[in-house]
Amino acid sequence: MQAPTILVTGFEPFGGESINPSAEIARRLDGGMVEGRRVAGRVLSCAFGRAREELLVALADVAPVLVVALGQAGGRREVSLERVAINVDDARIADNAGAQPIDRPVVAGGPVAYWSTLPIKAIVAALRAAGLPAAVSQSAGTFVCNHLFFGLMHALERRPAARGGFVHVPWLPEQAARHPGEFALPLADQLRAIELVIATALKTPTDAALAGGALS
Ligand code: PCA
Repeated sequence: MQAPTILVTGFEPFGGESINPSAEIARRLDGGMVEGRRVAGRVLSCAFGRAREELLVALADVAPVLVVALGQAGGRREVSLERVAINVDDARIADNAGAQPIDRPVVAGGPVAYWSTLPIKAIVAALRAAGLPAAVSQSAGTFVCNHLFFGLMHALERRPAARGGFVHVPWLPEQAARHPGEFALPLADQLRAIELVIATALKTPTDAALAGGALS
């Protein structure tokens, strides 16, 4: 059997939720094919440090050419293509292991930031053309998602053949029901969006310089 070549990660539920759309997506894509490539899906702990360690194990296992890391961003109104990972942990709430780092580097002595190496503008255009809400996001926050994103891009520095980045996804409808007035995107649309993220990344070696991809 051909080895998996695309890694999709999601996170376990956190912050009082019983599900996390990113985990549902990673589970459903695991073992499937997108654009003739096999996908490996992994669900990571929502914990500083541990999530990065689990990612490094998955990178070594899968040896992917493309990594799409996913996380939930409840309240966002679109699938968010994160532009940049920053070298800081600054948690508003405790993670699932009870840790709440404040103003700490992800990698001591590391660079201030890393850019996503996904073609984020081309992906936003492809998602919107497919009728899915999408935007470039200028910040993945300073919680476990940004931590994992920074750890991913740091690791990919030593794997120059692999590209990767981070995508935040909105609430699922059953979650939004407990957050009245907030936006939700059904799981089928979230899955379609992430398959399109993968397909567009594989087809787009260099990002398109499109104006208007960002909402902020
Ligand atoms: N979202 C959180 C961490 C895990 C997740 O799915 C975040 O945006 O940092």
